[in-house]
Amino acid sequence: DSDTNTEYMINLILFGPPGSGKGTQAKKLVEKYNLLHISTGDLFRYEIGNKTELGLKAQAFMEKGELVPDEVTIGMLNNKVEANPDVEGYIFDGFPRTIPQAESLDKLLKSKGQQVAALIALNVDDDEIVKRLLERGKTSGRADDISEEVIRKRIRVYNETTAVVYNYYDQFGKSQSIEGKGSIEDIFGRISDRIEKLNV
Ligand code: B4P
Repeated sequence: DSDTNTEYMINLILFGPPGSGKGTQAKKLVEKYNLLHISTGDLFRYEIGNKTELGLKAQAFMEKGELVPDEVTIGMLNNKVEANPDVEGYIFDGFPRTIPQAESLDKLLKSKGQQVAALIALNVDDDEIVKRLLERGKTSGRADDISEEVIRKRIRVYNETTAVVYNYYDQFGKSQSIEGKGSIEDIFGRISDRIEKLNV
């Protein structure tokens, strides 16, 4: 039952500005630690690809570099977690991006006798972000990677709305920050070190 599972579950939040490498690292971490990767960005892109009602709603915000409204995002995230109960833990990638999202995640996990083990933030400067995303935009087909203006807007939204989520988890001693520039393997090593030092 959920009580006996609690101590064995590692629920991680991969955090950082757009293009900081959350998705890249999450894919490597799930292989190593047998966790379920939940990326709200990927979930939205899937819905957009299938032209669902949810996708159409999200698309309008994403194209402009804005956040999709909390009620839409939280509902989708909750469904994904509820649909996958038998896992050793979750890696949340791109969620939570607002304080209400963080509070709702805590509530959801608590209802299962679980909690967030750590938030790991990847630090990357703005110029590097712009460089990476413009590069990805050449092949990704993502509307939000093509123009520097939209990328700068995403960085602004991150600084104004999302960055405080770091402080929110910091009050519980759960936030950790690592250098996000360097090779993908080196960064993966840094994150793995932090995970192995967690008391869960
Ligand atoms: P996301 O899909 O979360 O996208 P992201 O921030 O661009 O990506 P990430 O940090 O994962 O970067 P990646 O590894 O791909 O969000 C997109 C949009 O969806 C948001 O703007 C918003 O509109 C909406 N959304 C999503 N979640 C939401 C939420 N919770 N609430 C509201 N709205 C939400 O890496 C980027 C690039 O860098 C790649 O090309 C990669 O190859 C490269 N790279 C990675 N690591 C590198 C390294 N070490 N060195 C050099 N390049 C590297």
